[in-house]
Amino acid sequence: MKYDTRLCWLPFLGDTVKAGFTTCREMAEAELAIGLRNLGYEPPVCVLETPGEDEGYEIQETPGGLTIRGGTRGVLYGAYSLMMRLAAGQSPLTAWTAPCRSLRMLNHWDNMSGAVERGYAGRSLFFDNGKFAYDSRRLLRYGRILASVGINTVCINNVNVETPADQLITDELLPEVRKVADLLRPFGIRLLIAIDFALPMTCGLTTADPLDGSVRGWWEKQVARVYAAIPDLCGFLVKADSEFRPGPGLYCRNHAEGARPIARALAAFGGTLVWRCFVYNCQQDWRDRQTDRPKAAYETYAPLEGLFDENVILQVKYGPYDFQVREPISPLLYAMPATKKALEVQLTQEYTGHQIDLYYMLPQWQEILSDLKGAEPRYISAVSNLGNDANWTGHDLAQANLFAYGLFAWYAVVDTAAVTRWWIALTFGEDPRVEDVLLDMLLASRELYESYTAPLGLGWMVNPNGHYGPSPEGYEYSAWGTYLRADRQGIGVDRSPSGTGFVLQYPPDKAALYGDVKTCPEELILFFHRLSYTHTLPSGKTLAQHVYDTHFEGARRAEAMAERWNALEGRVPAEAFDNVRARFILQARNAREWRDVVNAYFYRYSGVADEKGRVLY
Ligand code: GCW
Repeated sequence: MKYDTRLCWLPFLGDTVKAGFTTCREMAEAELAIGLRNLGYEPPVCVLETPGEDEGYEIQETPGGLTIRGGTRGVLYGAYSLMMRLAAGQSPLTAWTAPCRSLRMLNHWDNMSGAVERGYAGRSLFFDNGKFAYDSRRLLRYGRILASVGINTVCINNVNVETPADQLITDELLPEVRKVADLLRPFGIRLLIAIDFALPMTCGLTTADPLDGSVRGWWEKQVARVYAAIPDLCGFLVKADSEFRPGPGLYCRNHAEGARPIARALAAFGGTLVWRCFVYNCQQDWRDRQTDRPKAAYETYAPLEGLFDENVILQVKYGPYDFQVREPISPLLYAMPATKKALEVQLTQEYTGHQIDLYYMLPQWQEILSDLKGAEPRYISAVSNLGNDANWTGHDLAQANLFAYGLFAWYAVVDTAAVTRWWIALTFGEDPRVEDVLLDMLLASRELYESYTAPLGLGWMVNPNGHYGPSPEGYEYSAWGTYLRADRQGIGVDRSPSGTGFVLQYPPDKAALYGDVKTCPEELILFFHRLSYTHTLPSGKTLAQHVYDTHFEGARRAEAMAERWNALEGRVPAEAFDNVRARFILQARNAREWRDVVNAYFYRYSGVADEKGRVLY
């Protein structure tokens, strides 16, 4: 396999990572030896481990040099932080910092076949053709990249554990998982393994009923075997009763009952069970207007407050639908204060442009967190955007999402512009022109993508299956529960108390805000309300005119962005220039297509003429 270090934010570390270490401290010293030399930094840097500490660190001036003082993993985080600060021309000194969240997870959706579900950066970094297949030098660089931004837990296999070959805890594959755990351990990274709820049945039991004694005993045996191989395993990740995956519902058990035998077996080894909450009826009859998909997760889990074991973490997608460009926060995140929760975000750009269109997520995450004030989840997880493409993320600029995720996971609240500038400086050097242009582009990218795709929180206007490009009714006539319900009178689902009542799942202030069309934030108005095309929005425009104007403006801006990038030729490395230019051209084309399809859709349903005479068909 041929690859290069193209545009990772750690160019001063080069291609090679020293192997054969077991501790983060050894790794820290080896990385400092390479990095400080390449950065031309000569004063001595001393690494001191603080007993009893794990992840925190500080960097202080000591006579003649610097000292990194930190916990077992903290020394490594400190080493990267020091080098990244020096590389960007900042002072290396830092007061003691420890992460706000103890689990900062990355979930790969990689199948043993080597295909990555919703992957846009090539094939799996871990598997191919039904086997473990990786370049260990590349995996060491992967560990370095993750550790440099503090990601400490990874799940290397897909939550859709579908075929017998995808079951990583079998006798055949467990030794292979162990090798990966060994490779990543000196980076402070622990593994999670995605397991199939019905695995007992694949392995010869006649049931997977969580209340059945034989099932309980079976999980105990398996967990003991797994921990004998990987004693510091973080635990298991489960997608159950979701999109055709088996779960406790098969036995009329609730999710707390479903999680219990696995959680108890893990608890004996200090393990954690991360249980996903992406549960809804994906076979919904279109005539059924009582069932409203966004209500599903709250309805399933909120009644189970207090019933999950201590070592269970519920992993909740940020929105009640599914990683759309604009959704309100999932009401489940405000609920169940006594239950541990992880916020799930999606770095891989499934609904947000497939790493063809630019889409930088940090502003959106900050928005989520500020909305959740007082109910911030203690843990965090992100679906990976990585693959075996030479540049890791397909779109060179999509690396910024992984970088920002690590810092956001560590600090919770960050200075968006400062983090983004840091990534730009590390990746592209300190050309102020490049910095200005990239900062603008990245920070504006979400609103830009939103402006030419589904409007006002409506979502789901994508081509089915692939989820790239426009198809306003692509999901209308299928059973996934994502109806727009457009007709000549209006569009959208009424989720107010007089509609499906979804808003009532929120705390009262939010319910009142969203439930009233007069106070509902404009960008979410079609998520919560059904409106006529002539409804006047807070901006003073009619709904139809708003759609036309935003779509023309979005397509124009996508074009302008491509031109602005062209002006950077010669200022950024040629390969990066070409990579991004090719994508910006495709993005501009995509934006034009979205503009024309969405505008025609609204025009034909509404009959409202575009004031500016542009929408003709
Ligand atoms: O959005 C959906 C995706 C599926 C994915 C699922 C999930 C892993 O289309 O590909 O499956 O979400 O999050 O489980």
